[in-house]
Amino acid sequence: MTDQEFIQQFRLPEPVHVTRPAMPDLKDYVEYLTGIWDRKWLTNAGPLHEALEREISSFLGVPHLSLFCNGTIALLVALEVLDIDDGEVITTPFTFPATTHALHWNRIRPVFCDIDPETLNLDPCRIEPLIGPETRAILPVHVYGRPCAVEAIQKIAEKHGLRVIYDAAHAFGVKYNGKPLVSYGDLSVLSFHATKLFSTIEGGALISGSDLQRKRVNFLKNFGIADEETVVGPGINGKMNEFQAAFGLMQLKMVDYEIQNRGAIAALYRDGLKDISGITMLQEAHDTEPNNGYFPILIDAERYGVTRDELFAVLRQCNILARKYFYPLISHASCYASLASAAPSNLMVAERVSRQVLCLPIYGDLEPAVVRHICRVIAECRQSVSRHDDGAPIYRQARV
Ligand code: T4K
Repeated sequence: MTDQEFIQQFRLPEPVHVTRPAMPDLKDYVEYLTGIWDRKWLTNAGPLHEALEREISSFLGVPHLSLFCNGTIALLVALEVLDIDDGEVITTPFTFPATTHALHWNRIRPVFCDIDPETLNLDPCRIEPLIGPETRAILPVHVYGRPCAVEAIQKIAEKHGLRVIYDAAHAFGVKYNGKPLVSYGDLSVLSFHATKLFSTIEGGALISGSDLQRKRVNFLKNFGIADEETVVGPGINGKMNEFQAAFGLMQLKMVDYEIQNRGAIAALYRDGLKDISGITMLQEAHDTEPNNGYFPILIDAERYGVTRDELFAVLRQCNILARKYFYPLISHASCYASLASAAPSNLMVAERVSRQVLCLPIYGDLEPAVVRHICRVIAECRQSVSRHDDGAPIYRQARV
């Protein structure tokens, strides 16, 4: 089969995105809008904001939660509330830029630490050698909602007097050892962006360790204002508005269903990809209740016969818009590349994984037939390649 024939056979009529938000009923949103119009209360801790905060707290099982306009500002405030505004913080390079940028905006030097090849999260065995006199905290990420080695990280933090802030942007609803994953560490930050399993269009939350801390977080997200005449700290505008909160209230009603549907899609992928040599799926941990927010695979080009980038290009031509989360590593960005810890030789696992990873489409109303089709493209792409007489993969020139 030629490239063209392959694409013709497998190209889907419409693009299949890596994710899609679950859209609530428009009529229900209009009802919420009518209420907002009548009240003329648009933001600044309005009634929908307060209701959503209560409902998410109870859904997640965490008492001290503050809503935010997005996850990035929540990360900035997390650092500020712990007075981490200088020195160094140990973090992962295998993440979305927001994690590292939050450190930069608080004038903190990121120290990149390599990841564990199984979990793809910070490797706890690599943290201690990076701790120095200027280390203030550890900022791990529960990548794809998969739990970090929370116990090992906590032990290290306690031994060295460090704080732990989890970037839990992907971890909405995940439970670890029967506890909400966001209850580990000093603080955790969630993202409710449109691309997340649970969304408020843009949005996020910060989970504090106590009511007192939450009070301070709430001041900081409102310019540090405690009352009309008192500013208690260098705050910022991190508030979620009523329109976002309304969307969130509706999404929250759908989120269990969304998690369940994504679980079914993940199971279909697991079945459809299990016999393809060179394709690795991440193991499901028995101590974790996952949210199936992402479906990453790792492509071993030697065994699969096609590189990650070649498969990515073929999928694009077939209208399957998988994403390379997270490539390139944030340690490669020009603003961080000169740091000693950003040297690729220090981050061997993260470097390899970032060249192998591909996140496949996953969202609640993704058709099972489409998932099977994607699995078939991945299987056939490899088989077609191996059928060439000269052994050269036919997709080397595949273009996006
Ligand atoms: N920490 C971590 C570990 C994170 O992953 C993120 C965000 C943050 C912190 C920061 O949290 P926030 O400040 O964002 O709350 C997306 C998101 O913009 C970003 O929030 C997310 N991580 C990251 C993993 O993914 P892009 O650049 O890939 O988004 P985009 O616009 O290419 O969208 C991806 C696909 O989603 C599209 O192909 C189609 C679909 N989509 C997207 C939007 C915006 C929709 O169907 N509807 C939409 O409205 O970053």
